[in-house]
Formats: sequence, C-alpha cells, structure tokens
Amino acid sequence: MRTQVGIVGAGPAGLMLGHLLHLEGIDSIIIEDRSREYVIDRVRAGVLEQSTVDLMVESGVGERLRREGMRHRGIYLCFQGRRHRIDFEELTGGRTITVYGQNEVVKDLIAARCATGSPLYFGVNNVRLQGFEDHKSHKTIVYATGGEECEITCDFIAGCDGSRGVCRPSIPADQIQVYEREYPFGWLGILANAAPSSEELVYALHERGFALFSMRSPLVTRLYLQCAPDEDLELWRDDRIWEELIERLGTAEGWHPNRGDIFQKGVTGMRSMVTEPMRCGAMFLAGDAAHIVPPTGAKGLNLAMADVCILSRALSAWYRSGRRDLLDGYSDQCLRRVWRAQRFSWWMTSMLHRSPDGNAFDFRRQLAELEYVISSRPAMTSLAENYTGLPI
Ligand code: FAS
Ligand code: PHB
Repeated sequence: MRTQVGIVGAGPAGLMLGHLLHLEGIDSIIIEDRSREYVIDRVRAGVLEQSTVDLMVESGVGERLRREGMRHRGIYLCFQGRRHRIDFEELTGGRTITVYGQNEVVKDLIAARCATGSPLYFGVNNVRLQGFEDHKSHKTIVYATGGEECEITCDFIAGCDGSRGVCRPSIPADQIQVYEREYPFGWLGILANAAPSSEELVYALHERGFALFSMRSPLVTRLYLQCAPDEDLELWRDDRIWEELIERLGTAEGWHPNRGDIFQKGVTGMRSMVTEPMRCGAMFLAGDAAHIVPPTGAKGLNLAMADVCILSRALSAWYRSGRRDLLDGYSDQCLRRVWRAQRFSWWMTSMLHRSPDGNAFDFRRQLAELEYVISSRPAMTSLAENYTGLPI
C-alpha cells in the first residue's frame, strides 16, 4: 500500500492525527496491534483541557463531547479533613476543564475515521519500520495481519504507539536522549456505579496517602488511591477500597464519596519520561510514544492532542507549499509544552503523595505547601493556569 503518512497506533494521538490530516486532504493509514474493542474499552484519561475541547469541536468531532462532557470550573484540594476550592474560571479569566472519558474520545475518533472510509487496521502484529532515518525517498512500515505480510510505503511515519510501542525504540540510541524518573508509588483506580457526591474533582493528601475523586457521568464515579507501584489487587476487597477512600477523602463537615458497585479496578505505576528530539528523519513521535507524565496533573491525553495538532499543521505546510520550517521546528515547539507539563505534573505528584518512608518532616512540609497554595492568590493562579492548560 502507498500513502502520504503512515500512523502507528490508534490511541488518541494516532486517531486525532489521522482526522486532522484528512481535513487537510492528506492521506494516511493507521495500524493498531490491539482489537477495536480493547482500544475502546481501555480505561484511561478523564480530564480534557480547554484547548483539547476546542480542537475536537473545531475539527468537527466534538458534538457528543459538547452534549455529554461535564464542564468543571474548578477543583478541590482536600487535607486535614477540609476541602478548599480552586476557582479556575475566576483565576484564569474564564478557562475551565471538561470531564469526558478517554474511551469516549477514542470512540468518537474511530467513528469519524470510519465515516471517511480512510484505512484503519486493528489487530496487526510484528510492526517494523525501515528507511526513515536518512531521508531516503521511501519509508516503509512492514507488519503482519491474518498471517499475511503487508507493507506500507509513505513519505512520513508518525509514531503514535504509546509508551510500549516500537517507534521510539526503532530510533538509533545515539540519535535520541531519554530523560526518566520513576515514582515509588502507584494508583489503584476504580469505576463505580455511584452518583458523584461532588460536582468537581477532589485531590486529597492524607496521612495514609493520596486519593482522588473524579467521575465519568452523573451515574459513574472514578476514584484513585495511592498504593505501591506493584500493589496486589487481590489484597483489595471492595469494602476495604471504600473504607480507605472514605478515610482519605472524607471531611470534618461530613462530605465523602458515595459508595456503589465497583465494576472496574486496576493498578497503574507512575513515571515521567521525555524523549529528545521527538523526531528522527522522516519519523515524528507524538503523545506517550515521546513523553509520559504521572496522571496527577491530568496532562497525558492533552499533551498527545497538542503534539498532533502541531504535527498536522507542519505536515500540511509541507504538502501545500514545501515548507520545511514547521517540520524542523516540531520537536522544539512540542518539548517546550512537554517540559512545562512535566514540571507541573511532578509538582502536583510531589505535593499530594506520601513518600513510602513516611518521613514526618516531608508530610508537614507538604501540608505547609498546600496551606500556602490555598491562601495565596498567585499560587492558586499558577495551579489554575497550568491545570487548565496553555492554548495550542
Ligand atoms: P496510547 O497509549 O493511548 O495509544 C497508543 C496506541 O498504540 C495503543 O492503542 C496501543 O495499543 C498501540 N500500539 C502500541 N504498540 C503498537 C505497535 N507495535 N503496533 C501498532 N500499535 C501499537 N492522561 C490525562 O490527560 N488525564 C488523565 O486523567 C489520565 N489518566 C490516566 C490513567 C491511566 C491509568 C493511564 C495509563 C494513563 C492516563 N493518562 C491520563 C495518560 C493517557 O491518557 C495517555 O497520555 C494517552 O493515552 C496518550 O495517548 P497516545 O499517545 O495516543 O497513546
Ligand atoms: C480521571 O478522571 O481519570 C483522572 C482525573 C484527574 C487526574 C487523573 C485521572 O489527575
């Protein structure tokens, strides 16, 4: 097969890139190694920045998001039994966030892709990349499907295959630098059939560790609690999960999450990773394939969307007028945004998680930091502008 842009990975990055390129009249083929059901049902992000919402609405895939997304004008920070509201809208001159599950975003983008009839292949395997390093004329993506070998010839390859994909590892080690930090804790996340008891998210620091109250709909609550990176889920019966969540999130005024049937639970580790540059020859990395943030700042999905927005503009300028400057500036432009999000995500993670050694000084210092944030307008504004995100 021949196309202009070969896209590896049908997560939010790959699907949104395919969509934006289609709007620009640029052909692409998207290959994905998981099934359509797996990609759609995978539980991940839940918070969209204003710029991500604007991108989906302006590119014509925001109709259901506008109908079903829950717009939030702030969040709560909870510590020492009290919730403190951070009013994003007031502090940032109108910026807000929208709660809308990543799997809903992926569903909308797959529907848009299918509506155009553009190629999207699920369940491929053994993906290999050739010829992208040295600007040779043809770049090829080779893979197997249904026992058959397939080959895509393209001008550019977009590596949108996430943190465990093949694209980043295909780049010769001497041509990239990878910056990493592992965190000594993870998140145990649940979905429960329980009406959210707070109209906005609640981030809590408790002696026993971090907890987060979020939601997916007026009937479904999404909750996380700090655990060991390799926590054994078998040790967590549902009632123990609820006891711990209510202990960490409950306030002196009596607020706490509503209980309900838990229908999904999982443990996710936490790390920061940045790849520099986000390009090698004719291959461009985007999203989790290039950078990972701990989810405390709710930045991962939003960074992926910003990357492909910048990449689609650069590819469109190339195909329209042969301009190389935007392609050559892609990596630097994205990395400025990525490192800013890395700093914010690290800060939120460090401020809100107990260090496993339970150091009492660190805990008192974290409480002092939270006290400062809720009592200083400049500090609250800094959190609000970073959380709601930069325009792309
Ligand atoms: P993805 O990982 O989503 O997609 C990559 C795709 O490539 C996958 O479908 C994968 O199957 C496919 N692939 C991999 N290898 C391949 C190969 N060899 N061949 C073909 N296809 C291949 N972010 C937020 O902004 N807010 C949150 O609240 C939030 N919560 C999170 C909670 C969890 C538990 C996790 C794990 C992440 C969370 N994130 C959050 C971050 C997350 O949303 C990612 O940033 C987002 O999925 C990135 O999108 P992609 O770059 O498209 O990568
Ligand atoms: C979620 O709703 O899944 C969520 C919200 C905020 C975060 C991380 C995850 O920081």
